Amino acid sequence: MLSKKMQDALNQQVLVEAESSQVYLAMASWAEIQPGLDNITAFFYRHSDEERMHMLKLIHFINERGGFAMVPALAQPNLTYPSVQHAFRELLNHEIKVSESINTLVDIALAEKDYATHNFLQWYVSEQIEEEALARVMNDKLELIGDDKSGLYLFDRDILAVNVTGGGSVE
Ligand code: OFO
Repeated sequence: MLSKKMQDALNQQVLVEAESSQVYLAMASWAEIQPGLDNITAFFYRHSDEERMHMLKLIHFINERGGFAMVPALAQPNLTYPSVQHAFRELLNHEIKVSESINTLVDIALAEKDYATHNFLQWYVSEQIEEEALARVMNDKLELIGDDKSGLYLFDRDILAVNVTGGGSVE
């Protein structure tokens, strides 16, 4: 059984994951109307789907542990970006914030002596390590590319090989 404090904190994370999904969905929609960013667009759409899976995983966990997962209202995310670089910079900053919020959850689970939730959260801890690492690599590459259009062409081509972590299933 979840404590009230743990339940509230997990519900807050439902919001964080839902917002992540919305932010990446907006990035995808913006990228889709830019010329030549087909694979970057697909990456953002897939990333948005992954974040929704993260949200669903939390919702199921909260409800299975005797709590009540509350579906949150969402603010409209940023809709446009001055460049691909800006979008990926925001993605990295966003992932860093998500990692912080997962760490806070882990702290609460330990303080509450909720070892089941602590165990459940380890999946998110690993996930954030991978997502942050991926976002950093992409930002480094985009920094090298700068305003070089042929570099951006190659970046878009190479992103095809990138798999957003987290899988597509909710256990
Ligand atoms: Fe949910 O993993 Fe990124 O934010």
